[in-house]
Amino acid sequence: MSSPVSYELEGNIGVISVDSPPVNALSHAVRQGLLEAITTAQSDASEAIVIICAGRTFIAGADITEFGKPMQSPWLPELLDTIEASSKLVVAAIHGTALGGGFETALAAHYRCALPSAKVGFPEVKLGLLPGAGGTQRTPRLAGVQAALDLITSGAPISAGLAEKAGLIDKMIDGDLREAAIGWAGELIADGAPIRRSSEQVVPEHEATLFDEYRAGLARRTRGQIAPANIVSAVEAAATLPFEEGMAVERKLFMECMDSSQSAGMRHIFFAERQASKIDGLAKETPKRAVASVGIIGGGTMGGGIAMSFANAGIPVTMIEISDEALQRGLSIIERNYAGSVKRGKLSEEKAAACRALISGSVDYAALADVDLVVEAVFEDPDLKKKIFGWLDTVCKPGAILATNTSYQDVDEIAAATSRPEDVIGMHFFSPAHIMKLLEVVRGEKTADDVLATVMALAKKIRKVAVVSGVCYGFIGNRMLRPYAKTAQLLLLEGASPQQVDSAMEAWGMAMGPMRVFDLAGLDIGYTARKALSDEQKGDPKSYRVPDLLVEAGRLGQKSGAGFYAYDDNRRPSPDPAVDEMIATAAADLGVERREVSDEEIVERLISSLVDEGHKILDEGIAQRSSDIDIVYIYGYGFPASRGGPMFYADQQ
Ligand code: 3H9
Repeated sequence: MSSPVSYELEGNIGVISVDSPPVNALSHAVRQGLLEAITTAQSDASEAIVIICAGRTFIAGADITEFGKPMQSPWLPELLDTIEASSKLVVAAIHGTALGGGFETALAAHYRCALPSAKVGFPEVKLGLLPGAGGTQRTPRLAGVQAALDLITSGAPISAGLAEKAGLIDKMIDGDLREAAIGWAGELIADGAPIRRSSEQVVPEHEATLFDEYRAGLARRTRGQIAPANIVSAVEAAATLPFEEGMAVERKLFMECMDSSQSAGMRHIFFAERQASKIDGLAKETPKRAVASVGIIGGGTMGGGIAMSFANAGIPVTMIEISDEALQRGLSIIERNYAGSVKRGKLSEEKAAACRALISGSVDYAALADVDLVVEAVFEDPDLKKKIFGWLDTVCKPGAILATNTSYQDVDEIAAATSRPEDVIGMHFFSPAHIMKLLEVVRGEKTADDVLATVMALAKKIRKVAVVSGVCYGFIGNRMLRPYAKTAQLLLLEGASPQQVDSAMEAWGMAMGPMRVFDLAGLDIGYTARKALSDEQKGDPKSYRVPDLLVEAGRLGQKSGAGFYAYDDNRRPSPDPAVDEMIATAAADLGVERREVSDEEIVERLISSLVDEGHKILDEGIAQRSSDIDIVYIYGYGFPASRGGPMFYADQQ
């Protein structure tokens, strides 16, 4: 088999090229090829060496598919030591994304050049890991301790320009990277530039208290995660120990992360996220419809957030409301959201203005005559939704995709209100829609393949993680939430307090405990929905008696200042004895004997309720695969990524 790494002499420069699609990951074959090439270059006519990559990117990291298996020699740290030890000057030429082990390879070179469009960084923390091939030791030597900590603990890549300012890139290249890198290597030799090994640089001075302060700040943000804390220790080792000893510390801390269940969960999510975009039975070459403009029905919080998601990706949006007043209200919320993003430094003023300019409004459905996609985002009234789809059928051009953002309703019934059910699909966004990454794509019985393929591709364009769901009440996420919510109510009646349930779940890793979620969403929504149901449909009163009592006492959740908790003016919750009393009364009425409930029982019963429903969803074919369910819970419901999602967690148990 031919090697994915080739080596050739171009004049007096040895050029090592890595060509291992799709992202030039450092598989065993790539590591072996790099070792052979660098070894060859030591004894040939070359005077300097350039490492460059073919395809869309420089090396994007270690090969994650090899993790968890026995590592084959050469190990990456050894290979990079060999590159750094080269007796001939080594230049790394970066395009695309030099990430993780890829950026570590570049740092083992003696000089680095990059295209302005390139990005560099260490995403390892998002896999529950730390850079394990010298990244924690070489980065602080070149960029200083603070910059190294920021780059490695955030996991977010930075532009080549910023990396140049930080001292991690030496030269920016305009034009042809290969030609320019070879030219620059030649100039470095001609100028007698020294072989500059990162490991031999001295870590710049820093405040003695920096590490402890950093640890304290991180601990608050990354509750219980091993990798961020280990990163700080590894960088501290770089600042206090000789290079070889620092490398040994990095190795030990890396292996601790690699062997943790947290990293196993996060690595599962990495592949699950990519798997979710693949649809069983749908050919890769399924044609896609062009989506150059979008209409949104409804300018509320949801409609506004959806409009921003499209505008942020450069797609013009027409928002429809029932009156000028409602439209202006909707547009001004969008205005405020953009202003907030600018204030928080998330968006430049120019970018915000450009996005805002892409959103226009109308009170006339005729404004949707030419759009390629419509997303209906009005409140959950099935009759109203069907009426709207009837209107869309008469107004929209043939081939326009008609999507509903319903959270629960039957997409097939909505599709049946049109003469073109094959163009109808569910696009279930999560609030706030311009921020939350999850999109449930609901495939109706008659949804055309090209409509599904188009919406999945569009999701990627608007930076959402899309998961396909079949039609059922609540689809994947909200359907699983129902037994979860019921179990939470039973736990209260049996003896747990709202704050015990929340703190047990939050300590376990959920972003927010269930009671705080209910208070945030508003208890009146479920109450109103239950009023329309028969006693039989409502099920066991134990599962809703307490929220009914709360609503009847005017406690609708955060918005009314009280729900399962009392809230102060800053919406900070505190336990309320009146709620404890209501729970005790309800338990007595319903004949539930109260007892001490342990935190372990709370976690086990709540997670089991999700997993049991997840299995039903799989059995019924509503979800394609169990990892899709994990993605829904990680990106839509605050499930901790370090647990790998409910289904992965259950399998591990
Ligand atoms: C590391 O480096 C540890 C070291 O410090 C120490 C070691 C000792 N390995 O995302 P895409 C696959 S940890 C294997 O859709 P994009 C991916 O599964 C690593 N496979 O493309 C997908 O396969 P498929 C640190 C990988 O253009 C295909 O490539 N590095 C890897 O949207 C296309 O991926 C990272 O964490 C990999 N490293 O985005 C970087 N990367 O087609 C992870 C990708 O079968 N990668 N694949 O579904 C990324 O962030 C993105 O892939 C990237 C491209 C930005 C590069």
